[in-house]
Amino acid sequence: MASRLKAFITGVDGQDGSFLAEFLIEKGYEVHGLVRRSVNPMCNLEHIKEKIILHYGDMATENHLSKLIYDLRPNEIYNLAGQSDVAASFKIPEYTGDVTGLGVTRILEAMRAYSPKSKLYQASSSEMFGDSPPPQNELSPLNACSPYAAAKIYAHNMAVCYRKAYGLFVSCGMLFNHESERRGLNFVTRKISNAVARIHLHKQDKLVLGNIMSRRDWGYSPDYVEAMWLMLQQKTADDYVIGTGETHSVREFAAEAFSHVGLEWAKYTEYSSPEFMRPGEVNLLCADASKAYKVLGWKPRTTFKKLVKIMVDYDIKQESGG
Ligand code: F7E
Repeated sequence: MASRLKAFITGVDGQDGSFLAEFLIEKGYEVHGLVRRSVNPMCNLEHIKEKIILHYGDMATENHLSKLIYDLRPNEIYNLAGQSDVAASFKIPEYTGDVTGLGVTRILEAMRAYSPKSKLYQASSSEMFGDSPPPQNELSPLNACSPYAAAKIYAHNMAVCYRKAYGLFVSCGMLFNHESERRGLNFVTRKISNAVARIHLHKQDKLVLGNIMSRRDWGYSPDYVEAMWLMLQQKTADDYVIGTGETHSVREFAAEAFSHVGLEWAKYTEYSSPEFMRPGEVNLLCADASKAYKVLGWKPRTTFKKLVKIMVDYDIKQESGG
């Protein structure tokens, strides 16, 4: 009998990590995940905790990561861990560089030494494009506007470098914003969906935001984890932009979310709050994912309207104690 494919996911307890773990379990993989001791890993993984093998560790410590990769020799590694909050990266730039940037170097070195046949998915990000003109594709310049973007560009370049220099199978997914009911409340979409639910239920009076004019290409996380997997099923490693090709402002997201519960966004929303404005901002992101559509046969399945509905409905249920 053929042995099961083994996957190792860093950041398995996050939004993408938990959806990817579910997806791979469904496909019959033996799934291992890296989680930090300091977080409660069970929140997003509660429903699959019997089906996944968790390892405690940190992207900032090389020895432990190397030993894990040496012991597991996974068929596929998905590097989803990191400090992913762009606003926070201005406050903790060094830490962001260490885990979001150098983290992948630790994995690449371990792969090169102990597991050169492993395939690696590196979570690159649309934030790397910064102020590059839209629509952004794989050839668009990488122009960092935040310490997070700078760390992601370093990680992306290291991934490409190890692919070229050592022939490792390393694919980078340049994913545009992707959201879900498992998104942290520090990201604007979930902050809005949660506030809308609470205002609807009379548990909160208003929503306070920063820059509502910035535009993002928002998709649904479960659609995007499939693209990650598809990248590792190709004959050769490569880089792919993943997004919907549609762009909406933060204001449009808020308007759609409030209108879903029959409320007028402007009555309940304050904006341009200095607390949520960033020292550097990315104004307009819109994906040209035609390469992924053609080569991977991937397409987003969830529309903007549906995404907002999923998130608001979930938060209403949660906030109602359901
Ligand atoms: O901000 C604006 C904010 O924090 C979106 C991460 O997953 O996607 C994400 O990064 C926009 C920005 O996501 C608030 O200024 C206004 O223009 O939800 P966000 P992000 O910065 O785009 C990329 C692809 C990643 O890779 C990242 O890891 O919304 N905004 N008012 C606000 N943002 C927040 N968080 N909170 C506000 O109150």
